[in-house]
Amino acid sequence: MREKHGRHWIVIVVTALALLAALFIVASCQQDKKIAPAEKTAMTTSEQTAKTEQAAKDARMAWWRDGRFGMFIHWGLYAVPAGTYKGKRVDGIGEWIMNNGKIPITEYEQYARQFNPIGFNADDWVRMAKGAGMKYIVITSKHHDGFCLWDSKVTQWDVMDATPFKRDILKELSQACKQHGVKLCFYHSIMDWHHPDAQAPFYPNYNDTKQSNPNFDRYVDTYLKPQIAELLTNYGPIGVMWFDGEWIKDWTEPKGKDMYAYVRGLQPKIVINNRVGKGRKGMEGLSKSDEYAGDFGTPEQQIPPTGLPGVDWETCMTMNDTWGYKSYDENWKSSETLIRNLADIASKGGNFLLNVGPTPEGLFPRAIEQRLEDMGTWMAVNGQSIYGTTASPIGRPEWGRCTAKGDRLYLHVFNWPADGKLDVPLAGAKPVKAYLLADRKRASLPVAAGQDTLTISVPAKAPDAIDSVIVLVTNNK
Ligand code: FHN
Repeated sequence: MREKHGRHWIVIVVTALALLAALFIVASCQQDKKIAPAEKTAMTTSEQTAKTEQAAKDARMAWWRDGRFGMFIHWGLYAVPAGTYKGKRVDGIGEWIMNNGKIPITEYEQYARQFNPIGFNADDWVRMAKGAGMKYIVITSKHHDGFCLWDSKVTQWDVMDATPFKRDILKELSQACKQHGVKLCFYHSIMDWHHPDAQAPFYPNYNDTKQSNPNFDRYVDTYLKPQIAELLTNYGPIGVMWFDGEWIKDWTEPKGKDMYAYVRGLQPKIVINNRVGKGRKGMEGLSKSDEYAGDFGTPEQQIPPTGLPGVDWETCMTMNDTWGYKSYDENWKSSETLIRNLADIASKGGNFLLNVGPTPEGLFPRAIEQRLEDMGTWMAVNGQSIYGTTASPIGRPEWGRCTAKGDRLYLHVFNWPADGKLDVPLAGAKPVKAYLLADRKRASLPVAAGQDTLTISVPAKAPDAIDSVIVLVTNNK
């Protein structure tokens, strides 16, 4: 009887516990029902926002990504001394002569009186850029010396007020660019060695990165920003605002973010480089993270070793060893190097911004003209292997580089195979056709598919000694 009683209690306790557990599960399911949809909606909304933002950025940057090739122009008063001060050659890049030569401001100002580039013809410059296959021009509206190439209303330190030339160089360029369908872009230095509220008082070391100017905010609010407003209001749609000189102590990431918003407020479609803020990793140029302001990274005088999926970047590079004109710098890169650099950069998904430093007369040195012509000749035949392409899906093959577009691979052959067989490391691809881009008839080249490679039979002689492009159409999109 006692046993029966005991079992009865056990049944009651177990049933009660089971009931409690069931209640708990139902309650937590209810709770889940209450939270889950809200969380899900929140996630979906933030995902959607990110997607929309990415789509808007993609649309804004489409022309820039397609263009792949632009001209950088460093031009200003430093072209007058052209690397020589008081009869002595000054070490370093030409546009830094004010800092490297420790030239006092009043003395440097004298160069403005000598700046009379009567040979300047905006149309010629734009034609040369376009002829080389370049889709955009980035010109120094203001470099570190603070001198302005346009008619600025907030200073006399510009081409209209301080020089005998008295022509708005940016206005003339904007008209020529519009006429020839080339995008005009401005390089603008945040650092300013001439402005008293910026780095002018740091003479003789204008580039002192430890010093601060207590009036720097006044420079930003009453000078830098109004000048940006002039540039983005009076010269039509501008492709890129390309900032530089952001390493000074007084410039901060919040200031960079504020400037980014300010510029986009003036021209919503504009593209802005990462030097607007403090994110760039030295000359490597890429941003430390997505947290920093700017639309694209800016490697300087170097090409990243590999492509960087999902990252927009542009290598800027000189043709010799200076950005601004130096009369005695003859250390020119060959056309071969420049053409292969362009292919190399495109094969890694980047843009190439190639510099020219015009003379004080407003002309491109002959060595520059020659290289632009050579690049133009190559681009006239092979442009489609650069424009609108994306990074190589097969890395860096030993014979050269590869770019991609839709169902096409562009094989940039730097080293033409002596045995007439070009091996392409492509596993499982079904070749539809292969032909030389230089061949107007597009005659098919025989392709044999192996396990991990496609082998293309090519003519004995390379169509181009620098970079012969073979188009390989596959069934892989
Ligand atoms: O100091 C400048 C230099 O003069 C030149 O303008 C280059 C071009 O990218 N950027 C700077 C240094 O990063």
